Amino acid sequence: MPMSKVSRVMATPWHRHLPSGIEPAAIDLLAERSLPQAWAQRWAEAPDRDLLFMEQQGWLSAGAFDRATRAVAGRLHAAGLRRRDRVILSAAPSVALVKAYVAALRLGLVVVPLNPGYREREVTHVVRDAEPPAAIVDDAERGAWIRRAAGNALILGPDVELPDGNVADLDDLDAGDPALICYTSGTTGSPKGAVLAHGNLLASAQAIRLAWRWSDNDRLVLALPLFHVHGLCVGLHGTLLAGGSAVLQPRFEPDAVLSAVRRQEATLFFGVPTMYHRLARSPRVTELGRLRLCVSGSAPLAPALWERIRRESGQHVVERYGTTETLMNTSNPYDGERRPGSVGMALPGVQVRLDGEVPGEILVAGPNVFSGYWRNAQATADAFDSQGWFRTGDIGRLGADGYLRIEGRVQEVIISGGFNVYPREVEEVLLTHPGVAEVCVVGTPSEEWGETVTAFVVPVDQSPEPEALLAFAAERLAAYKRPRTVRFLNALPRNATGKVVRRELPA
Ligand code: MLC
Ligand code: AMP
Repeated sequence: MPMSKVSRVMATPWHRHLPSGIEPAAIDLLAERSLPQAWAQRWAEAPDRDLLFMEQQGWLSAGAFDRATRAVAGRLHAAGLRRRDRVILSAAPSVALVKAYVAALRLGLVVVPLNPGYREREVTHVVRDAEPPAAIVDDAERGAWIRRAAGNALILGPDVELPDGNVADLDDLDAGDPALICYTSGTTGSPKGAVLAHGNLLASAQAIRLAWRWSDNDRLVLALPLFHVHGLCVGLHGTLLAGGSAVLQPRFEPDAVLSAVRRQEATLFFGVPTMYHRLARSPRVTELGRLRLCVSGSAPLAPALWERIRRESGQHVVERYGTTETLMNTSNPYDGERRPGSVGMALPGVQVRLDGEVPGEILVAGPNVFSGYWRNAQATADAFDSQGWFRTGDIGRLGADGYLRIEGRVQEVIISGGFNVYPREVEEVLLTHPGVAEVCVVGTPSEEWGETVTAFVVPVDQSPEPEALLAFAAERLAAYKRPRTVRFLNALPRNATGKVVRRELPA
């Protein structure tokens, strides 16, 4: 049988992630029913354990966190919020935000994380689609935008300052109950809400806990945003499930990360490749060697960067691969070869295969995979193949040894610093500028960001000032989506059917 046929049907062997002596048949990723139930169990077992640290506030114990989240859940309940009600969460990382998030999940609310860097146009789209009765935000202007889009929404600060209340059935959740709606863009340019159930969150957190040997002795430096699955479903959920602890940082800053590693005796760091690029440039890069484990994801980690970190700190970064809709799919093994340029093999419970020829589209199945987009049957139908496997939109190559390599995308997407930018959305915004006749947005390779956003613009007559065009974009797009470079052309290169031929754009 030719190699391509074998790869196409092969599901990758995830048992290779398990510690020796543990059989796949003995693993039930959903045994604990839901994360809130599992977390509450950990807090009850060791209430005095350190759980969450933030500069200025010091350590919060597991027992105190349990009580605080119970109190916040009581207040949200007293304010009239009930199971399955959506609540927007949009704030910089803080202990208050984490408490509000966990309280909402314990109560059975469905959390809609929203990037606090979004402009009104982006906020309005999400709010109109999700129709949340409440929002927790750390900025009055954003609160006003939400109220404008959802007339009677209750707008709260991260401290959830409301009258106290009691709630009897906390943590009473089943695998199928919705937990999160994460908005993720698509080729249509307008984001759609991926509904993740409690079972998806639990299965994925258990898989990485097992694969990365995450224990209650571990301490994570968590400097990722808490409005994407990387920071939330990998960093925070994993910490709470393992019974470990986390040092929360308000934003990523290499010195602050390395100081936290030293002062708080951290054992884990997770980041996107741009973070590793900045850490590698720090004169303190050797200090990464103190950590038990460093994991990279959300965008490709250049093998040269992987090698540089290994050389200078001794750290063999584990690269893993995920998507919003499936949470974590694959990882390099904890024990075994950590191969630069590869995203490793399927995580416990996850099945990965390729569709069609090799390289082909990466398909994923398993208890980690979401069941659909919020109120969008068409997008949901398009997201799965005829056998119910999720189409990731990533193109990959699967080796006979189970290691997966990502080689491209089915559709245009730019990944800048770990954030996905859909060219279509940026194009649609720029096209509303009166001086723009045509536009094509592409990714330009960048060592630091992976890719940056470049716009090729055909003006109506005279070219608008690039600064004016960028200011126009800044009103309507979050900073990471804005073009870094604008280039003017007389015409876009098009093929016979009128489609823009991106590879023929000037370099
Ligand atoms: C910030 N800027 C960016 C940017 N982040 N521009 C392009 N791409 C980005 N990712 C803007 C800033 O707003 C600022 O604009 C300018 O760039 C310089 O900012 P900075 O101070 O250097 O950036 P910083 O705030 O330090 O942010 C860099 C970063 C951040 C790498 C820390 O981008 C980040 O936290 N990325 C993580 C993204 C993430 O969590 N992704 C997970 C998705 S989940 P101006 O105009 O003010 O100068 C997923 C699934 C999976 O993908 O597998 O995990
Ligand atoms: P999002 O839709 O924001 O969740 O982003 C998911 C996308 O990030 C995936 O479809 C991949 O394209 C990309 N991605 C995540 N991890 C990696 C990785 N380790 N290497 C390459 N791409 C990655």
